[in-house]
Amino acid sequence: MVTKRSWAEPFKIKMVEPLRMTTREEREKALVEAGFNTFLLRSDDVYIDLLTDSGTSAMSDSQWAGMMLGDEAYAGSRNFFNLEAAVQKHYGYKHLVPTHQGRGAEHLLSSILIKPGDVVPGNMYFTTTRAHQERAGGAFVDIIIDQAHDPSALLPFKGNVDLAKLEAVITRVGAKKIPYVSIAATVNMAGGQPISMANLKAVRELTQRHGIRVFLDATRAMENAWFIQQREASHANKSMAEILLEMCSYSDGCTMSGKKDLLVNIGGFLALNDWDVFEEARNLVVLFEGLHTYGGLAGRDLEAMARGISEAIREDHMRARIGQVEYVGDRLIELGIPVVRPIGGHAVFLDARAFYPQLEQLQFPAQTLAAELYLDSGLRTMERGVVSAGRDKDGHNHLPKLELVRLTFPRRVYTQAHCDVTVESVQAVWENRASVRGLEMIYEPKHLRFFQARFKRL
Ligand code: PM9
Repeated sequence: MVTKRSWAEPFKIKMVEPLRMTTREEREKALVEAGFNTFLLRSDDVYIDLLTDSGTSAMSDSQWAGMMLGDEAYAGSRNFFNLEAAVQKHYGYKHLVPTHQGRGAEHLLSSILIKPGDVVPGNMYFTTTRAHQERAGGAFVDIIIDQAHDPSALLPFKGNVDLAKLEAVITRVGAKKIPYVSIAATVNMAGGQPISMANLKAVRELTQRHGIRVFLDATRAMENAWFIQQREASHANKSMAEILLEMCSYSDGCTMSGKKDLLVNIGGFLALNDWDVFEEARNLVVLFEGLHTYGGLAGRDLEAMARGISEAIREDHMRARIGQVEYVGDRLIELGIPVVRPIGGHAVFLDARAFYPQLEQLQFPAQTLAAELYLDSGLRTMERGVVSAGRDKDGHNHLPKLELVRLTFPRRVYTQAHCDVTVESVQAVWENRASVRGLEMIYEPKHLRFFQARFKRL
């Protein structure tokens, strides 16, 4: 008797890219050359690449066909208007400024709204987002609930804002010093954890009373919409499309890296309702990105993103996308391997502190674990701990509670067999954890150090 019906991917594979398996000796050499930083490996030396879901997804036949319809006029490309219509329909914002990727939008927004001495509260920092806020003279203040910093706290919405923390910041610095509240949905650094609709609405109500704007980081907002549908009873019967629109309605605009949810290899945008801010952004974009109807992208990229929006909002797509991440996470939990729970939307996060209790945080447990995974199987992952957190303005290391390694799943790229190989590699590294020593940082760049820092074995 069939007791269970499984889901499967709502697509079949029509084009493939060969992978190369290396020997352990080759990987040891490549890792030393890369200074034990997985960002510095050549992708030819990687077998399964779970570094990021950013720009790494497989586009559909419709998106590739759209690329051939790129209108490469310098100004007023028809693909811009297709993207504008898709953003208005699915995100609900009035105005669109395309950018080359998410940080281009963050740069515009931070430059326009933040003044030196300002404070930007947000539900956990994100690397590029905070860097742009600080570069504009602002200070980021974390207002996420405490449980988000605990890998094992089992809550459905670990991305929620602690409203009391937000209120306390407003009381302490005054509304005039808060240009906007920055809300991520889902929260990347917390493990891809969603924010609930009720919480988002409450943030809107509280900030509106003080005349403070809310900007969403909508990079993975569609994944957040899926979690709201699955976990928030009030929205169980709503479509993802309805949920996304409602989420955006509680904000004044969003920054977007289209390289995640929107299934493209490059692209992003700033979308917003306020005409004055839009005018400034439309003016500033020509300095940094390109004309306001292309923002650093080719017409074909705009078209691929417009088509990606309508594919990504499909529920069969999202069930398979998040289902794959859950599959890996659940298998690791069954094996007793410490991961951030619940399993997030875009990635499984390994708890490196629990892997290597013998290491101090400044011996870089997560950087070490990412290196060990690569050595074991050619699996590439990303550190999300003390290296990513960087330093504060006085030069002290931020010491985040979460010391994680992210296994990030590109959309529509890997099969269940790749997932099984991944799980087996994590298991092998877990079994060999006791003898592992840490790393020493031997080169530290000034900005976003995790991208280019170099290490050697202790
Ligand atoms: N996220 C990621 O791998 C790309 C490299 S790590 C900095 O997760 C959020 C929530 C992101 C994000 C990028 C950006 C910046 C903004 N917000 O990479 O500039 O996850 O398109 O987007 C990465 P861009």
